[in-house]
Amino acid sequence: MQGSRRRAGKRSTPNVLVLNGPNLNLLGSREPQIYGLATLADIESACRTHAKAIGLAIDFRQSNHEGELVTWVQEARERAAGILVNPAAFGHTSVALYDALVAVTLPVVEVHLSNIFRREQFRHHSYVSLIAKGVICGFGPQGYLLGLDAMRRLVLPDEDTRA
Ligand code: CA2
Repeated sequence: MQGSRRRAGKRSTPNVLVLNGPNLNLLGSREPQIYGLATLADIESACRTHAKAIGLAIDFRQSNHEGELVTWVQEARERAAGILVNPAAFGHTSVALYDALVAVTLPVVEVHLSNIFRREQFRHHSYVSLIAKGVICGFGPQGYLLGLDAMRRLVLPDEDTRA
């Protein structure tokens, strides 16, 4: 009885690092025709609400500095069960971010607000996509919520996913 209760006992809530790259702090203020009107604070709030509803906790961060993003990825090994990342322009350029994501050996889901394949050629390649379990692009802020749903299946594969 005691053993079976322990086996069926509540698991701790997995923490997901939600990482945002350069210039995403400008969302909502410029280029609304590409990125929409939502601010990064709006996206964080929507992520928090959705994550809680599906049984995840999030650590939501943004940096304009490649090295800071690399450090946060390295630290995620101790703190997170997975990484949801909008690498922004660093997705197209950063071998350092790619190397950090390879080294951390956590599931990675990549998200972009815009459909990068309908844009300039230089946006069609992402180093992060080489390591990501999957990529979501073109759905605006909803992409982050879809990414959290995907991450839930990756970090809680045995759970009922109807939530
Ligand atoms: O579509 C995305 O989410 C991107 O990751 C956004 C990046 C861009 O470099 C990627 O190719 C696709 C840009 C970040 C946001 O940049 C802004 C610039 C001015 C005003 C608002 C946002």
